[in-house]
Amino acid sequence: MLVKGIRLKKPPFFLFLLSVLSCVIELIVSLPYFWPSSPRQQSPNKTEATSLFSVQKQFKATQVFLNSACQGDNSSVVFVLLSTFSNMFISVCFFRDLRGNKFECDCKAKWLFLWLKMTNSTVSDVLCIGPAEYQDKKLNDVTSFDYEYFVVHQILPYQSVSVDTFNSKNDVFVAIAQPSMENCMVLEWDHIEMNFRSYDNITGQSIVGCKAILVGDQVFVVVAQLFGGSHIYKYDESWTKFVKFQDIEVSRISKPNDIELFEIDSEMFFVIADSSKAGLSTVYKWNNKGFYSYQSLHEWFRDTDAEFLDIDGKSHLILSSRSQVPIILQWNKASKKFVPHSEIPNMEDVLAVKSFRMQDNLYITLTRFIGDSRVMKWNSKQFVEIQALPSRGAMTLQPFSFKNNYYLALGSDYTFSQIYQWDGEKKIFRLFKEIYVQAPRSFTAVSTDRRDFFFASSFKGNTQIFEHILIDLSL
Ligand SMILES: [Ca+2]
Repeated sequence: MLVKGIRLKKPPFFLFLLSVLSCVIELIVSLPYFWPSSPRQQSPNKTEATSLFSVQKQFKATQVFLNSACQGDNSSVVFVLLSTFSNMFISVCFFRDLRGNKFECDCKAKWLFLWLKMTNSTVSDVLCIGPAEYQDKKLNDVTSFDYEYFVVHQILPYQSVSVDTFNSKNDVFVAIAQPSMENCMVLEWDHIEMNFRSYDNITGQSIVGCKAILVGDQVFVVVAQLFGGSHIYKYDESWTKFVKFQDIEVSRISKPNDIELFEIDSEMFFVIADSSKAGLSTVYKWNNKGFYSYQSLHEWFRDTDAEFLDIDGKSHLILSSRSQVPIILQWNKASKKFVPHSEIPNMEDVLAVKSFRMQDNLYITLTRFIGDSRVMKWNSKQFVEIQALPSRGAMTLQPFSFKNNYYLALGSDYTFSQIYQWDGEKKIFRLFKEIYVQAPRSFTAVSTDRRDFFFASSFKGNTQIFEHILIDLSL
């Protein structure tokens, strides 16, 4: 589309010319309607339909532009406004009667809203057919034209199983685990090109997780592998790349499935959840020289995931396992070790637990492959279910938040993945969007330069980066 190529950097004169050209075309298109003998004008019964038809026809080009504006191409807005108001002038002279016509009062109707506010003409009320909150209300009464969606921003031509993000020296990075390419790919946000570009590449063997750890101004990446042990790499300023820093003592780790990083009393730890029968999920601690194994958790349970969370000021770990319901361990301040605390009853087959806070309340999500995944809330004594989300082949259920809105991304190996949005009035997550990702394994929210992105790792296809667009056209 022509508009796609227009940027604000282009000379205003160019925009002006286009605007004039657009008006001329619109005028020519409108000519049949100016003619008194036009058959469309002869039947009084058709007046309203004709009005709408012709108004719509006249504004078709404008609406195309508005649509592109709605889809995030803000640069076209200036052009849209220029051409809109000139078009309005032509239309208004001949088609004042909008009675009976209902409009979708989203951001695409903003032009009409603005014109209604500005015009001196007598125009009957324009009613909204949607969205739901404005149904059967007047367009004049709309208070804002928020518009929100996820669009593909960038496609990374490789599979991945996990994506971790970290900030270092005011830059935003991601570390992507690629098992098939035997890589831990580190990408950096390019502030000029406005995309994620390759920064470094840590090679390995059957990599299942890359987890960044920041200690002071040092950047480490834990590379968890199925074969050849797991290692920690450190960013070396002089080599301008990641170099191997240490091996992780893995006598107890045989099938790492998840890495979580946490801090207790200003001390740095990470835990590796081990999913093999003989493996032991193990906590590692930073001792100012490196990370060393600190505590082995429970045996024989084939843990799939670990989650660190603060419950009422106390540190806890929740371990999800193939063989039992999720268990909760609590940090004992005296022994400085995790001790068994409780479990989440009646929740078999939970693959992962993730926690998030929303309006000072603590929630967890429980991912289940088949059946219902769950959202639970801490009620000061225990976690209670607040919502069940039907799952079809879900390997991940990820809470995230952009611009004070809360979302859940529920993956599916068989169909579309679903994004739910928190409905503050109904106090539930309602289905908001669907995105297609082949065999999704993780969803990761990354914000930079006031833009919000959402990495969808795929075990079978390309890794996709979606951008969350929220056009606030508040008035
Ligand atoms: Ca985890």
